Amino acid sequence: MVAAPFSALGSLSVYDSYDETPHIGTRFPNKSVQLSQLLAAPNSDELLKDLATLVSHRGVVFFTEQDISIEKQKELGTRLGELAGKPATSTLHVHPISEQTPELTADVSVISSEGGIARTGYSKSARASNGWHTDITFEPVPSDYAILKLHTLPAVGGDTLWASGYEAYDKLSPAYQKFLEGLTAQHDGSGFREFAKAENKIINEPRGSPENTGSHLTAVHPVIRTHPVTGYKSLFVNKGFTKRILELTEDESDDVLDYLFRHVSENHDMQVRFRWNLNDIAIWDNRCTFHTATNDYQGLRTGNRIVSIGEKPFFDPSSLSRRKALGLDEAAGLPTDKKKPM
Ligand SMILES: O=C(O)CCC(=O)C(=O)O
Ligand SMILES: [Fe+2]
Repeated sequence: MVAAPFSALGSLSVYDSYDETPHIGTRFPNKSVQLSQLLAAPNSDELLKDLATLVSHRGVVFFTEQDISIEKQKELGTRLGELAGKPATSTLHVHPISEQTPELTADVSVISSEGGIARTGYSKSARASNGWHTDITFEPVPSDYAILKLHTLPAVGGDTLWASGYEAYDKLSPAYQKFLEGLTAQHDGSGFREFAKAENKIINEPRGSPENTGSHLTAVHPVIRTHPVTGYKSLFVNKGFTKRILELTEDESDDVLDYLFRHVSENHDMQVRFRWNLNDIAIWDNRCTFHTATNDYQGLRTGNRIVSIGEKPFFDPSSLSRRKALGLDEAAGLPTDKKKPM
């Protein structure tokens, strides 16, 4: 007997959706599915809890042409994390260099082709793959979910890519997995620190948790973390912010990190690429994914992002990897009972 494939949709299974790739990304293609309506539904707690679970399993979930206001986007970010069980002290992140404007509060980041947090340190001549990161891992209590809505787009270009931290772990050999488990790494938001210094700006604090304070913007996290919602192991080092594996010599750390960053950027079988329509929304889980924008376009590209704060990352040695938990074949990404004889 062939087991039914695992589905994390729960109460959201009444809406049309499809997986973008086997390992990451699910899309709700119909604009009749509006996040504003899920928020207002009588069973909104059930729907939003299931949405949080879905995002945690699939890494990133896409919604088409959304009418949601920035206030409701903030409410959604807050409720997803709360329903998924984050600590009561965790709220929306205030970015260290985001500015409060008359229209937007400090817990909203403007993602703009013209500057700001999405463009600090951006160099046109650099490799596109240099942009891979996970949001704000320099915080002692980093993010659970992030929600981005783009309201101004170029005619073509500006796609965003996400990669799965679960699959990044699962694709490593058992020996390499074991080597990484239990190691810890230093994360550093030096780009933002330097930007603030050069522009004579004050670093905002506290930033969504009583533990996210100060202007050092550094934190130590496990290299492999256990996801608190799914229980799966995920690779948790990223090119944007991870500087050093503390238990290794500097040279060893540089080589291992370089290998792991390339592991994420060069394995397109653990990635999904999203081409935006106006007012589409992406919701991703910063505990188990990496992402990067594509700077290949002309003209304006702008939107609003909220990042919510989750919990302190931890590693539970008894947790399972995603492939083990789902019974996926180690080599071919197929359920074991579907494996064809060679
Ligand atoms: O502009 C994008 O596509 C993504 C920017 C980004 O890294 C973010 O919103 O966290
Ligand atoms: Fe980001």
